[in-house]
Amino acid sequence: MAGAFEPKAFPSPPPLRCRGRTLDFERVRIMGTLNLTPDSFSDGGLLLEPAAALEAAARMAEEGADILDLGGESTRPGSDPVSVEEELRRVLPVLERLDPEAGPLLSVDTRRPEVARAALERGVHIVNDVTGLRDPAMREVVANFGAAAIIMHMQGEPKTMQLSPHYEDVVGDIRRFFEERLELAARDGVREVMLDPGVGFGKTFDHNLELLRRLAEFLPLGRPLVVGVSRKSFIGAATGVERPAERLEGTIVCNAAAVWGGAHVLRVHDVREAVRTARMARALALGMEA
Ligand code: HH2
Repeated sequence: MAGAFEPKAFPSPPPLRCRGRTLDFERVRIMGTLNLTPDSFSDGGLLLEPAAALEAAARMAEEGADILDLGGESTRPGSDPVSVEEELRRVLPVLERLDPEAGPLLSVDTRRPEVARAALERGVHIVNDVTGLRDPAMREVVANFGAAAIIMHMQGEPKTMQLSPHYEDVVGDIRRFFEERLELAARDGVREVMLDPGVGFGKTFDHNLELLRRLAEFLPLGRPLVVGVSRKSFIGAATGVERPAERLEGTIVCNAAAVWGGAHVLRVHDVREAVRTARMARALALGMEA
C-alpha cells in the first residue's frame, strides 16, 4: 500500500496567468478568506468595517497569503441570497483600497456576474464562483477581462444543499462536472481555471472525507486544485468542537491531507498556520525545505 505521504506522480500545472500577474505552483499557495459579511459561519460580522477588513488583509499578506478572497455573501448551508446591491456595498469599499499590482493576487468570491464585473473593473485577478461558471454571463465577464476563475462544485443551492446530498460516486461525479464546465469555459474563452471540489457544499460528512482521501484523482485534469476545508462543520463533527473559530487543529490535519493529495491552493481563515502546515506537509512528502 502506498504511504500516506507518497509524492504525487503528477507534475505541477502550468502557472496561472491573469491580468498581468503570474502564480506558479512550485509550492502550495495560500488563499486567505476575507468575509465581508454579517453572517459567515465562522467569522461573520468581524470585518464589516472596511478599516477592519483592510487590517486583516494586511495581516494575511504579511503572514504569507498568495491570494486574498473577498466575499460579500455567505454561502453557508441554509443561507439566503443577498441582493447584488448589498454585495457590492460590502465588497467595493475594501477592494478600492487594495493594490492589484503588488502583494497577494485578488479574488472575488461571488456567483453574480454584476459583482464580478465591478470587482474586475477594480483590478481583481480571479473570480471564485461557487456555482462553477454555470451562468453564461459569468463566463463572458471573466473572458472579457482576461481573468482567471475557480470552478467550484456545489450540489444544489446553499439554502437546501445539505438536506439530502446524493452521488453515484462523489469523486467520479465531480470529475465529470469539472470536465463539462471546463469545456464550456474553454468554448467561451475562459482559459485560466482552477478547480475546487467544494468541500461542504452539498456533501455529507462521508462525502467530504472521501473527497479528501481521493483528491489525487482530480490531478489528471491538469489544473490547479483549490481546497477549502477551513473550520467547516465536518471538522466540528469529527472533533466535537462546536465553535467554528476553534476548529484550527482539525483544519490543520485536513489541510495536510489535502497537500498530500496534491492540492495546489488552500483556502483558509488562518493564514499563518496554513503556510506552516503546507511547508511541513510538503517536506514530509517530498523532503523539500521551505
Ligand atoms: N467555501 C466557502 C466559501 N467560498 N470558495 C471556494 N472556492 N471553496 C470553498 O471551499 C469555499 C468557497 C465557505 O466558507 P466561508 O467563506 O468562510 O463561509 P461563508 O460562506 O459563510 O461566508
